[in-house]
Amino acid sequence: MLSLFENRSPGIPDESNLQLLPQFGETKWANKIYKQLRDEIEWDQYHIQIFGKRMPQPRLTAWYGETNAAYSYSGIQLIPKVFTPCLLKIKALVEEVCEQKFNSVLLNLYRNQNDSMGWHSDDEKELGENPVIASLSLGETRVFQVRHKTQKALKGKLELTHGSLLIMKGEMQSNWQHAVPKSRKECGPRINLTFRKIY
Ligand SMILES: O=C(O)CCC(=O)C(=O)O
Repeated sequence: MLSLFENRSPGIPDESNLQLLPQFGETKWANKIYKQLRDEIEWDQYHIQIFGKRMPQPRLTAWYGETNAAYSYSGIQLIPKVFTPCLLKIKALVEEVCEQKFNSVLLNLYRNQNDSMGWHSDDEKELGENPVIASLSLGETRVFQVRHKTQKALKGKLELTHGSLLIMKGEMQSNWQHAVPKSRKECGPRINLTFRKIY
């Protein structure tokens, strides 16, 4: 696999935990699947409790997978919709690169600069220990932040561009958190697919 962060800053997890393939998908391919997913995915907006208040999540989401791949996070229970042919094709390409099978995908649609994902780790027990999670980005470039859970000086950010694949593995979920903050700059939509294996 290609080596990825040529100028990896000291606060970024090393390659045993985080790898970026900036050119995983060619632009033409990425444009085509971006349009297809935007049009065919059934997007939902869930609500979560924040400090006792019910708030809409600042993005749209969708959960697709095999029938037994039920997943819950932040108090939301997700029942998978059946993989579309387009999702199955993308999954096969991602599996080849990751040398790992996935049975589900969480899709996020960031509609504009005001949509975001707060600090979290994907450490739910259904994902098993040290899960491999492969995250494909399509559409507008957004910043991906990382921070170590206990060593506060360890933090950094990356840009996730159209067609890039970010692979989180090893201790990425047990020792680190990640987030996609709101952007100060106006921007258009971004679709993100995180392929996961639910046990
Ligand atoms: O949009 C992204 O790149 C991050 C997605 C993410 O953190 C997640 O789905 O858990």
